[in-house]
Amino acid sequence: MDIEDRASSRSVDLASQIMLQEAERQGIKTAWDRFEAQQPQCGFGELGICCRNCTMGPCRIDPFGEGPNQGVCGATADIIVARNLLRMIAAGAAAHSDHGRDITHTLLLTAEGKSGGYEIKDEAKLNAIATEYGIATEGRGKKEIAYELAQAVYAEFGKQEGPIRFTRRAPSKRVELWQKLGIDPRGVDREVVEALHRTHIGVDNDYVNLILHGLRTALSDGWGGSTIATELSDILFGTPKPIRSMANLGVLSSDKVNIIVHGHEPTLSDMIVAAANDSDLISLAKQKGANGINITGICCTGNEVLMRHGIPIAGNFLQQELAIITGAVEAMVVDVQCIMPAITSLTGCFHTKIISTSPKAKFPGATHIEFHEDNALDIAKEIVKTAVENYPARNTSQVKIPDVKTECMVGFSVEAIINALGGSLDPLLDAIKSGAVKGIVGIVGCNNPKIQHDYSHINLAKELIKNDILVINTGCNAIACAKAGLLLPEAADQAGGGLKGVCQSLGIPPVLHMGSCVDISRILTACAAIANALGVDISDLPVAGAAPEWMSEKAVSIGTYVVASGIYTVLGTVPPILGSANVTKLLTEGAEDVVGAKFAVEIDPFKAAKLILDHITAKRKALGI
Ligand code: BF8
Repeated sequence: MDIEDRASSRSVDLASQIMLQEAERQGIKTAWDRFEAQQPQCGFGELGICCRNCTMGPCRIDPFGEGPNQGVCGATADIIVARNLLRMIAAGAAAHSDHGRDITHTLLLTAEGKSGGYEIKDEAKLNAIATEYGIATEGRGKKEIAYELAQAVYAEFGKQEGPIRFTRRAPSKRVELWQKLGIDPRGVDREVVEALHRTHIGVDNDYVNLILHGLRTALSDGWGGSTIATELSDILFGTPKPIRSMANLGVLSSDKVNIIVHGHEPTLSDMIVAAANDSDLISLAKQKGANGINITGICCTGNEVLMRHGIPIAGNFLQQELAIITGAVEAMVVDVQCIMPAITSLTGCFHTKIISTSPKAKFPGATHIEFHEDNALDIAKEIVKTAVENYPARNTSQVKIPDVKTECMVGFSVEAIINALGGSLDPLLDAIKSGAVKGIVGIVGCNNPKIQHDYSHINLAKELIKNDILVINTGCNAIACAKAGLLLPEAADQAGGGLKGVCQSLGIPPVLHMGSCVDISRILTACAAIANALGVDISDLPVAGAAPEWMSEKAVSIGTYVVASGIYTVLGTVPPILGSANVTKLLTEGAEDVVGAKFAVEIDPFKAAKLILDHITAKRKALGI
């Protein structure tokens, strides 16, 4: 294979292909090379049948039935697979929920007047969420309300008994089902701790019981930690509204200081955006020979500032190294989650400074400027200044920015969708009932070098809109669709006649960007609102979920809470469960009888679309529409 063919076999994205060729010419290894170097990957690991939860092991089960069928303690493939899966869910739930906790902390500091630069941007949402929590708003100041709300939300994390408030957005039938199954989640921290307890050697050895706790832990993420992160972020930073911007590596500037925010929590990225507007820092950039300061994003923190400020997005997960290889990035400012440790090794070849900011996430080789919410704006200015001062170190002969970028329209929060519909969900419900819109599918999740970069994301979205399915998306799928031009009202031309008409009359794209991965909570909220409006359960709706290129533990938690909420979900990469026929059967068949939804695994996006369309047709038929 020559250099061009190798690049195009790795990614369907032109900007990424250009940079992959550049990397290869310069002898720089990327995630794709490291993936190849890992081949063949461990078969026991792929099947989920290795256990190192105690030091009698590590143990592994022979998948062919010729060698050991139990670990030293007697754990079978069912126990090992279920325990490993539960630990993945717990890690994912912990990541999302800790993000939610940090946002809550920032709201609390802001209410106390102790945060350095934050304010309550959406008072209407503050009042709405406070009311949902039973907090009086009449005649009270916003800081007083925010203080009481932040305290109440803080308590959700460590709650020993009693429900998480946002779970009660779900239809009552769904809540009753969770209660009947014993999976109505208690506090987030309690579920995560219990997951680790149960998976310790010699505790929970029933794969069904383990998986049920997986559902409960994941629900504490989706309707708990993630919803908290979304709702409180909206209060602090503003609820997203439709806004236009640009996507892909071509958003990097050849003559400005390029700062990429990468990671997840908007507490950092929002403040970096504010700091970059500081006139002294802009003057300093000019003194250093630059034409200004250009902020762009990667991954979900990029989505946060994209949908709230229209900050251009440079790429999704697999483009983080490629961005640095452009030679045009003065600083990549990172916080938590999905940040490859590999990026710091690129600083030996390029002038880019990796600036780590979280005490929870340090990277050897990075410049650490610790970020604290109580002094946020000053620290953000210091970070931006560090980037600006690095501009003269840019080697212009080394700069190669692919001239590839696409316009996008983003920022479709539930509130923005209702607004676009004229103030109520009714026009959407009518379109669903008439069949103009056959159903709604949330496509979410990561990139994974096991799949040609962006191929499955884009093709699944295109195939669904062609068949009159409204696509809503978040995370790295949203970025892939932005780059492919699917987040534009004009993309309605690629949709089926019914969806095209709806999009054209409302002036919206056929694929709606709902935010970052914690914002999958917006999808839950939307499904709950639609189900409540129709007087049915979420599992009755013509909706589905898909994660065509997923890779992270957060995605495992997401898929699990989506299914536990009653939404059929198709995965495009294979989860490590196939070593247990029983666990596989439970998740891909039996779950339907338990929670009214199940997983399917389909690598081919066209076949995945077919599975989803069949599911939606069956749900429509059952509803009599
Ligand atoms: O939380 S989609 S690679 S960036 S895990 Fe990460 Fe996956 Fe991207 Fe956002 Ni989500």
